[in-house]
Amino acid sequence: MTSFRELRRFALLASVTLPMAIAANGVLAQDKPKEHADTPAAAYEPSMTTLGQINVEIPGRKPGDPVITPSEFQAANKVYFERCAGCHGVLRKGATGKPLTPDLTRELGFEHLRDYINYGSPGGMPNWGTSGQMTDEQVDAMARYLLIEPPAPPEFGMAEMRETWKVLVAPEDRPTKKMNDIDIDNLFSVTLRDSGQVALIDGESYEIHNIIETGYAVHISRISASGRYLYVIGRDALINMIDLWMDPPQTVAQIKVGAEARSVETSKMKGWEDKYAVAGAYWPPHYVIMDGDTLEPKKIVSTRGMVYDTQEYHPEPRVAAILASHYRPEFIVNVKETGKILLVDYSDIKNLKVTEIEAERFLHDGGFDSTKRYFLTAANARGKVAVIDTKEGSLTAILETEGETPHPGRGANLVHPDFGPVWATSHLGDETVALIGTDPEGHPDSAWKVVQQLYALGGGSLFVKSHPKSGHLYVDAPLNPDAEISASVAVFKINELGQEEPEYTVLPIGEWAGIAEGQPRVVQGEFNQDGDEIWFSVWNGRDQESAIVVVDDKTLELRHVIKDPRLITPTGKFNVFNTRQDIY
Ligand code: DHE
Repeated sequence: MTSFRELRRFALLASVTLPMAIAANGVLAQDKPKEHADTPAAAYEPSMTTLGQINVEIPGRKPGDPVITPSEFQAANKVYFERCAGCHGVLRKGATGKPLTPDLTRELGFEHLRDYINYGSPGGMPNWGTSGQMTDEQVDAMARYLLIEPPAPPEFGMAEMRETWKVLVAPEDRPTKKMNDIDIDNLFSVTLRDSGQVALIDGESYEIHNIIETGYAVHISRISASGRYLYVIGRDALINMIDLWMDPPQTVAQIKVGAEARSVETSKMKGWEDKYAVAGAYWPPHYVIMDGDTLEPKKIVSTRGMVYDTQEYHPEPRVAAILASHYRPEFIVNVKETGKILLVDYSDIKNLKVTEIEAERFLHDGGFDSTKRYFLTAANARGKVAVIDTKEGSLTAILETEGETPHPGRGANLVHPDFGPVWATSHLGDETVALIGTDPEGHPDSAWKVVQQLYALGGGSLFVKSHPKSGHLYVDAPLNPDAEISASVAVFKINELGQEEPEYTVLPIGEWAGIAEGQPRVVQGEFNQDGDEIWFSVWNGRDQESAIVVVDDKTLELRHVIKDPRLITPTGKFNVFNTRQDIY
């Protein structure tokens, strides 16, 4: 294990560099223009990978429109959806990046746009041309493309959804009891991102039970409240519903809920177990409530509407994280661009009641506190965390995390020696980890405040993890530009958090995996059911060897390395028991 001070020094050097430098004359001068992936946060902007594949018509020509051939338009449109839409919006109305509608782009003019795309800007626009990521021809075509009305990708309503809906094994034809000898509660569903599959891996023997085909660039798995059904969503918005009682487990229903999506969840309230599934889409901007047994789409609700504070219309507010309340029959739905958290009451979907909570723009991911009563979620581009009381159905607090771009995943819960129960988030933009007090009754002075900042490996962290039985907090840094850091994990001892600057141990997970090729990144710790070991993905290139490294939580020593040619680009891992019980 490397000394933590040594790594920390590297981390600070390697963490986000400022785009400006003071020139000799004291004037701020632009440093080497940034490449798109120079900062971890930039590398993490959504890419509308599926939308880019769709053929769109050139919108009705207007006088003064630049000359662009249909093939140039199609190619520019693909590049736009894959590289620009994450910040500037599918309809170019702006999100974290500026709006690029023709009324604005025409004022700027062709040459200005061309230079801007070519050279980038200190404000964060990448230098697509000079970095070599776009050719001169692509830059030229993109500048012309931006002068024309944006094409709207097709809508995806009930008719389109039903066309994609398949029940492969009807509920009456499914087994009435578990037919395999898998210990389902200790099973891990592992995202194999670039092969569009999940691997079902045994938590005890580390054997792969089954590999199941899923959607394109598959993203996350969630489990039904009973633990029987596994729901997996791909970026192409395809959901696979897998029956874990079958031998071997297999997909029993499928549906595509849009063109681009990231989230899926199931009803968890007592009395409503396995009744409904819900999914949120990036395009079209909506969420869909489905039958939990068959995925039959029951209700599609658009999220288009007003931004919470400016009360301006937003045409494409994407649906980010969705969680299921344990206190009410409600789904908690994060709407990114309008900054609203919706509490969607599924007890009567014909007379749907939605509580709309004003929170903050650019809501992304989040999770519950240890009591599962409070939902803490990051508005990451605003550096804030919003706290929702899911019992009362109201906003409890909004606080600054004091770091740059919080990214909690579902966060981590632990009991701090001084402040009692706290929830942790790390940051994409710096090495800090914020510990936020979550116990308003026992520790009222610390509740909903950053009670402590920890300093971990460096920027580019995506996920933190702990477990009620663990004495540790694990912090990854997969998007850190330094290869050694992105292949390591920092571990804090919870009982030492009361010290002034708690030290951490560095686990060289990438090195433990013993992979000779590529530059694998270590991502997302996930505990087994017993909470005595934690699994990390060693995420390499598509054609390179990847692995899963299992660490003993007590000794912090290597327990096992799972390697298999079928483990292509493993990223997220979801232990059935912990995921369905929201233990993290
Ligand atoms: Fe994710 C969760 C969106 C890129 C791995 N990711 C989430 C959630 C959202 C989201 C909204 C919360 C879902 C929920 O709880 O309902 N992710 C996005 C993006 O928009 C983004 C930034 C870019 C994109 O184009 O998709 C993105 N995500 C990634 C990755 O590159 C990661 C690291 C690897 C991969 O497999 O794609 C990745 N995201 C994950 C994981 C979770 C996740 C592992 C679930 C964490 C958990 O513990 O629950």
